[in-house]
Amino acid sequence: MIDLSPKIQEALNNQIANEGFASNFYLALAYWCDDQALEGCKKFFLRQAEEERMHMMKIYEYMSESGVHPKTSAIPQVPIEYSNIQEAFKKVFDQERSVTQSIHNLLSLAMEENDYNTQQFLQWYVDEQREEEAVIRTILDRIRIIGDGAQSLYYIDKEIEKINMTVIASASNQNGE
Ligand code: OFO
Repeated sequence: MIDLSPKIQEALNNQIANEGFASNFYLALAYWCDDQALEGCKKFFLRQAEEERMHMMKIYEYMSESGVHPKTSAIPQVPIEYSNIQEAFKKVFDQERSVTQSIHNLLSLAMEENDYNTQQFLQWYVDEQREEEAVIRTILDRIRIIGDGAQSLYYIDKEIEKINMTVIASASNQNGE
């Protein structure tokens, strides 16, 4: 059994809430896209919502394997309205940056506490955040290139659908499927 200090337990519980917030954030975005008839974007955000839930579950499992009962902390209300898809993706980038920061803070705490197991556990999240930020940066670049002409929403939606398929394919390769 692994010993998790009270500080680490509290920080992991907070991260469970952060990942839960991220999952709800993407779920709300998926249904905002549904209202806008952006089917490709909806699929992208639904997959992201599932991923974030999986990130949350991994922390539950880690705490439970360490003999600690994880808390199911309250998750604040997520935004449900956006002015346009460009603004939505900018908010997604800010959201991912804030999760990256919380993972880095957690890792710094695990280092201060000499908690080698938690440091190793968190490395997966560090890599995951780097990859997620890279995908969102690519999307923001494509949106900028497509511009805001008459057909732009159509092309943005198609582009996000393509990026979604690429993310799914690379995840299956990594899992050896
Ligand atoms: Fe949990 O991966 Fe981003 O937020």
